[in-house]
Amino acid sequence: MASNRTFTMIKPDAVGNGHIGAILDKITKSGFKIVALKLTALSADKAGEFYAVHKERGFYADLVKFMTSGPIVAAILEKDNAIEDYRKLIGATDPTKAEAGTIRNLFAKSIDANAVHGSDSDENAEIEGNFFFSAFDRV
Ligand code: DGI
Repeated sequence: MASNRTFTMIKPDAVGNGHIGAILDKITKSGFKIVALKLTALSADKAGEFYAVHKERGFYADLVKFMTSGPIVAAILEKDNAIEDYRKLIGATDPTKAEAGTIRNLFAKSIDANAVHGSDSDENAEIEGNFFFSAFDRV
């Protein structure tokens, strides 16, 4: 069965550039319901743990540095087919390849500062949501 929840982060570039409201508006207008939401910041340890899957990649150190460069917004989103539909809404990892109208096309400037995160599987959505939110933090 298709999943109905995904996890997203609005990354430091988009928060710093004042795009929190516009991105949340686009998310809700695209049919996603926000079921958990917080403004927070990642320590280097936490960012490293969140992106541990990329530990061996050349861009890992820069990715951790970028993700700790300012506040982020974390959210759990609900919609039928949430994982796939949200990946479609955010667009390709590299904003120059992201389709017109996608969040990365509209708000991202580069492949590292690419505005938003979106889970790539049901399993990761669960892990990533639990990384930021307790049961008490969700509706
Ligand atoms: O799921 P995505 O965020 O679209 O992409 P991902 O899980 O493959 O990579 C996680 C983040 O790591 C991505 O949003 C930006 C960064 N990243 C991925 N590939 C590259 C990269 N950063 C640089 N500088 N170069 C890359 O090739």
